Amino acid sequence: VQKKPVVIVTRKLPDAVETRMMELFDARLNVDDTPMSKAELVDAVKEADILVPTLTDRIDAGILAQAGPNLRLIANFGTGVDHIDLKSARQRGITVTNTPGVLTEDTADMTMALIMAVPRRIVEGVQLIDGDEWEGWSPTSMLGHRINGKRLGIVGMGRIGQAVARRAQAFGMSIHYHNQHRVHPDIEGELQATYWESLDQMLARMDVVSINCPHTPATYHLLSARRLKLIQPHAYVINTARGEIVDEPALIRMLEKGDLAGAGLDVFENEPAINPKLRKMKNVVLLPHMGSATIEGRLDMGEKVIINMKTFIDGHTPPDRVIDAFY
Ligand code: 8YV
Repeated sequence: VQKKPVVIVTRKLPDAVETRMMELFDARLNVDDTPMSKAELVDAVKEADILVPTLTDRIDAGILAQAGPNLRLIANFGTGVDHIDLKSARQRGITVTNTPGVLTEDTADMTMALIMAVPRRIVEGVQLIDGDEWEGWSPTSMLGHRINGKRLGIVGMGRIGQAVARRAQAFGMSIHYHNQHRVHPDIEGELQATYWESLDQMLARMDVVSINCPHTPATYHLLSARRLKLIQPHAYVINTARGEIVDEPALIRMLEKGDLAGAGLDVFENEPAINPKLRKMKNVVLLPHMGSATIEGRLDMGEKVIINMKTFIDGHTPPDRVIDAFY
């Protein structure tokens, strides 16, 4: 009998996913879900044939330098791979896969929820009731801003950006986007989306800006202090992608000065640390990186990880191989 490949999983995954992994592989699970320390990660890359990390594992060049000869595949549980040094992996002949597609709709839903929640002050309203502070309806209290008819600027028109656009279109927003390249004319037509080659010019004209691109060396602080200043003071910034894409201290300064109307953030620069200034702001809605957090989504992600591993072991190119030239 052929030896089953050693698969080290760094975090607790849904039971059904773990059961399937145990059937197929010599899976070493993390049942109590304590994130791995650096030393544990080093042990894992030394021992594993396949590593299944998540975004909480920093797989940098230093860790990969200590990988054992058996490590051939990193099958990430998640779509973003900015926590993995792709170049180092490539140089060592380690294939990297991710889980695109299955969390598109969930992440777009959460983006839309924030696009609604911040201008319409939904969380503030809940807090008013929870704090027993509501004194009754008045014509001028709890006024937010209308969504219908407003301009949404999507930064990154990939799968998630397009799914956000479809939702926002149904809410009556006009769709604008900036992307590395223009999307297919059919998609542009269907979404009635306006392409802006210049991100700077787009930012200056939007009512809501939504970040939906991956975090790569090229998008680190894409919304720099200079670019944030181009956004109009009545506009909102929504980020469900990665905290590192926005210069967070600069964003906070602008919110403090009233140079932006508000922000909806599901991701942060130093997760899980949250800048305490952000927590105090009424015009900011903060979520604990839960864009893809659905029961269905996690099962689908697990299934994708398994398919990637199985295809790879069977000697084929896994469907979700990450090509680092894209990053
Ligand atoms: C995942 C995410 O839950 O897939 C991503 O890029 O940010 C999250 O939705 C996470 O990556 C799991 O590792």
